Amino acid sequence: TRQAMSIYAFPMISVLPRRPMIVTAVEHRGRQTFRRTLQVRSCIATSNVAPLRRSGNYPQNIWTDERVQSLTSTSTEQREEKRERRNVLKEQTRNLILEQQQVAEQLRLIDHLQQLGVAYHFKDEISDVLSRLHASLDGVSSQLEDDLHATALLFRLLRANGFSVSQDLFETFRDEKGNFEVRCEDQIRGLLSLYEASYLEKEGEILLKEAMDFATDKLKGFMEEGSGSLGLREQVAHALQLPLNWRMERVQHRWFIEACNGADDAINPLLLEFAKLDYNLVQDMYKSELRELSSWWSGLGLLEKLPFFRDRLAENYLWAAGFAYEPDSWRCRMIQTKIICLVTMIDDIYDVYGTLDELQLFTDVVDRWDLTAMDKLPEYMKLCFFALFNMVHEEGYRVMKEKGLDIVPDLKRIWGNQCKSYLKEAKWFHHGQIPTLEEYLENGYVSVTTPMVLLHALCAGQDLTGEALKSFSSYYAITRSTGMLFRLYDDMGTSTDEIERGDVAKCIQCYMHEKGVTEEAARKEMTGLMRKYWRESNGYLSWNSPVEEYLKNVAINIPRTAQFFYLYGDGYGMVVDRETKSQIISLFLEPIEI
Ligand code: 0FV
Ligand code: MN
Ligand code: MN
Ligand code: MN
Ligand code: MN
Repeated sequence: TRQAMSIYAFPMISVLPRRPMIVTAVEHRGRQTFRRTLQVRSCIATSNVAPLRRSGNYPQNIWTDERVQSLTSTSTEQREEKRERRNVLKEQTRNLILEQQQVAEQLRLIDHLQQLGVAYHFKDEISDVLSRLHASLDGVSSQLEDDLHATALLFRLLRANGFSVSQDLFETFRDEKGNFEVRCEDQIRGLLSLYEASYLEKEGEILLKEAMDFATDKLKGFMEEGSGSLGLREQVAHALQLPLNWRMERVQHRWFIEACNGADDAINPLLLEFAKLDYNLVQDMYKSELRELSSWWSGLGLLEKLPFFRDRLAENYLWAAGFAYEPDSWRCRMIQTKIICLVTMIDDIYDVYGTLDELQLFTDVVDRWDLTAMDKLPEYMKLCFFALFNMVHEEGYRVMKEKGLDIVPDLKRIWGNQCKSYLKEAKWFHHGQIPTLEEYLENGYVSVTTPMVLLHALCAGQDLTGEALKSFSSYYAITRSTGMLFRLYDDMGTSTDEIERGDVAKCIQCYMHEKGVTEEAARKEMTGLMRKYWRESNGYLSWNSPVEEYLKNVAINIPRTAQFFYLYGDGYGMVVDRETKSQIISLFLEPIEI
């Protein structure tokens, strides 16, 4: 039964209102009647008149295939030369890791390698060092005594790299009353480290919460005082803007390399040269992946037939690189970019372009995964389903060829669920219903594509096994909590435009409706909820196998990447020519000067 009276029953109009229409919806719940005023920009098709289609009013793509294909890479000879030099530096760096016996120095080195973006070369070495430290944690931490910087590094590196470690490690930095005391000579670095460590907090870790408040306060005080070197001030400002744990990895790598350029003390010059060379070599690899994907996308020719959807190849590749930056993860980036291209188109069909009847049909066809049912679909949906069908089967073929595993049943189930979650939102919208925040979010972490992204990541992983595929559902918890973050970041960045053009009530509106509060209050509440889901996600950061490590890293990179895209509004759909563009240039186009 419909809870709300249809608000779409107003007569057909020949042009869409430029401004949203104000209509009153009457809703009956039990014996109570609710009236609310809504803004609508949608109307439904009647009988045999062509349906009125809405438009997303999204800006055009700025990364045409022509432009992408014209990107130049390093010449083959030069690349060989650079590779050789890199390999020399790589061996020297490996020796640094192996030779370093001093715990504080080992930790600093690992932190530098990770932030410079070269840690992936030394996975085993780093994991050996951390395992050893973890095995004798008590001894190690008492050896560090009142070195706050090193202790906080120890905590952060262990936790971020999948080892279990308790917040009690920081007990020695509190007085009898439980207040933090800083005794080390390098105060600001210690505080900075404590600050970054505290953002790896799990639910219920009060000590870390207090550490966060304490360090934040002190660091803000330091900035206000105006003391310290330029380099240090820059680092503190960067940290206060966003903690490391929330940042998109590759963006941070470049920032860190550039920041090290200025600072003369902080880093071994050998490491810096290595990192720059490696960054540029990896960038060449990204460039050729991007070119290949752009050929795939333009070759599909979907955009010529369906010009009303967001066309975002380069941005989609940026999402993919956010999920997995390591060169080894190229297969993951390739498939992620493809699914994001298609799912964005499908999302625009559900949110903006399609009629409810069409959406029902499309959902059924995807759910049945039946190419012969395609003739039931309207013309514009046929190519879209066909492209999806082919992409899934191509990936399925590859995995069967390489691993003897059939992933198609899992992939089609996940696409069916994706479309069902879209349909649910479309129904809420077209029926003028506003779900509770809880109802909305339980559907929302799916509709924002988290389970789909993670299943495809798993299938593209090097360590995929039949076991791993079967155990995908055991990643439910981390999928849900990182997915909630993805949904919340997305809604915080996109809902203003979405509501303006007519879309399902997003988390903010659901909460406003449920609690009768202002948008400002709802946004504040959502920010708090995000903190909760970060704590929850941090709680799942432990792993026992390479495939778990890989998948969980992709999972935690989802909210980091979403954070990047939605920090200043809708950096994916609407504002593509600012931060998004400038990072596409830094990550994929412009080498670092050496
Ligand atoms: C953003 O679009 C978005 F995240 C989409 C379409 C999914 C793409 C998938 C990845 C980037 C992994 P929009 O804000 O329109 O999404 P909703 O779900 O809010 O309609
Ligand atoms: Mn949408
Ligand atoms: Mn949507
Ligand atoms: Mn959105
Ligand atoms: Mn990582």
